[in-house]
Amino acid sequence: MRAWPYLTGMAVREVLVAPDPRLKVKARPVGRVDDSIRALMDDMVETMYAANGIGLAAPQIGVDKRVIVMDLAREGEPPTPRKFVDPEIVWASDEMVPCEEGCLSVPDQYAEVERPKQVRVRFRDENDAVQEIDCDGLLAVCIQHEMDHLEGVLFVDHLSALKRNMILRKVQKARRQKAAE
Ligand code: GNR
Ligand code: NI
Repeated sequence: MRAWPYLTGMAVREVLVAPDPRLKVKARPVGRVDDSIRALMDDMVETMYAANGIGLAAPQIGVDKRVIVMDLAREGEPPTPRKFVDPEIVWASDEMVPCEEGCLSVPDQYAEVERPKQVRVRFRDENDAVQEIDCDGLLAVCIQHEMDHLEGVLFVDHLSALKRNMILRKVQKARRQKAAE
């Protein structure tokens, strides 16, 4: 869980919850990957693990940059954090698949979203090297969900207005109840 914070000074940040306006902004490109971006990605990995998420986008911690982290390793498997800077979808399959999605910024709410089954993503890694990966299955779902965050889009934005508003009202109600405790 908490992998190497004593070596690196990583920190858990607060995860923003809808309807925070910072979740609705198109994030800015990073450009060159430097030590400050590497430190940001370390904090994001730490925050993702602390929140038991499989992915996290920088806007979710209030940082307006095109940075994503993910770890799809199951419990009991060794951690395999992945880091993506300025990701772009360079190809998407015509075939779409539904998947039940959740989001740390829409806590405890789940709904089925349809997305392309496969995508090819170009990005830069923590050493500023250009990489491409072919994604399928949960990796494809998660990377598209995270890249939506960089556009200010939440999974509920893919639902009907009726379903979206029902979920967002539940999130607000749960927040108010928690604040009143
Ligand atoms: O932890 C998460 N689980 C998840 C499940 C199905 C589809 C997408 C996700 S991503 C989510 C973490 C998160 O909110 N990332 O932005
Ligand atoms: Ni999310």
